[in-house]
Amino acid sequence: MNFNTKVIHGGQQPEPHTGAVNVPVFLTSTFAQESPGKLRNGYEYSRGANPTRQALEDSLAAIENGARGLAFGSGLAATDCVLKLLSPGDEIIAGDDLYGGSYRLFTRLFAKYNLKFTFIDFSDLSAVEAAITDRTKLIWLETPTNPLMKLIDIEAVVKMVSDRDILVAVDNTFASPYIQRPLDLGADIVMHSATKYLGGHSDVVAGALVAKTEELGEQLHFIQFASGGILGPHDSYLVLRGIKTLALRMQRHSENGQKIAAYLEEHPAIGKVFYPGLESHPHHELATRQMKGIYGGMLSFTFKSGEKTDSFRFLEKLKVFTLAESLGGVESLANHPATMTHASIPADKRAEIGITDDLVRLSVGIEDAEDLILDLEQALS
Ligand code: P1T
Repeated sequence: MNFNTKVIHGGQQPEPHTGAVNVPVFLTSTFAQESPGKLRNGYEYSRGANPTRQALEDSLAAIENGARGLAFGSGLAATDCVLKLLSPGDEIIAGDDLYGGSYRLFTRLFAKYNLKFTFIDFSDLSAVEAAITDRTKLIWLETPTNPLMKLIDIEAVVKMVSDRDILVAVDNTFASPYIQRPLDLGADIVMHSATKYLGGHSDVVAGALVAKTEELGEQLHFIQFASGGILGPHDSYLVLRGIKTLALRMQRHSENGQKIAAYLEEHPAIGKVFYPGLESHPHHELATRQMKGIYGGMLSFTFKSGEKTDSFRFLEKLKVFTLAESLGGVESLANHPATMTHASIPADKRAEIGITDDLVRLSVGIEDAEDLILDLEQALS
């Protein structure tokens, strides 16, 4: 099955009892048993499995080309599940440019349980290799990264650790499986904040994991079941509905992203524009290979002045773009990473990795690009 068919039909068969074309929202916590321990259709209690969530999990596995999908109450709950595969003393190498909440989960929660995190710029793979020790058990990366839009070569990372017992997990939130499929490139686990492009309408907070193998999927399901960070049936339905239009939306997000990046690059008030679809982007060639020739709707930029006050004045003036955290919905959003999404990263660390105080991040929606550019124009002037 090809991708456009999978988003409609993957895991989404008509309901066997009534033939309902849409997967019903099974609002039930528990399932009647025929005799103690004898289940009717494999369902026992909704923390373990629920038919609406199951349909979403099957859809996730189908669109990421994995063996098993799992749906969680948020992206961070999905990340939390991956980290629980590890034991005290294990080491994790993570990209240095990450969503602030992932950084907070790693450094303020899991570090307490004696997991050791090293944050590295994956543009230099020799530095990553030098950081690997016998205790390294997990590589965690985002590509493109949030918010600096750096690209990481997934295939090269997988190759680097192929003869060691190290899992490679890729947060695929920014690209979505329409644009990039990490499991096809050899990664072991894909993670999503399904709040973003998968849901696509800014109406649900959700997370997803897809495991490459049944065995790993089973281990992750055990943790999901034992820890309980599941997605409820109604929210599962919303994400399933979002996935059906993922391919169409990603095409428009990418067209608009490309146009806006080109516009900003020419604007005299703008400093740097970070968008992998621009030829000026240092990882443009890798992006073209890894992201299948379209580059999504996320971009960030700085002001030539370098002034935080300029970014604030600009953000306050926007009318079509909404100033808000999050991304990946049909509507365009603007964000100031240093005070909003990445405030949980200490200021000195932010400065080190390049999240400057004048940096603005845009999540370009699917409106008419002309209206979006007019909005940017009036706010910049
Ligand atoms: O918000 P939640 O669904 O828990 O997902 C966390 C998360 C994980 N990974 C990436 C790359 C993310 O961008 C996020 C959430 N990000 C935002 C809310 C944001 O505005 O960047």
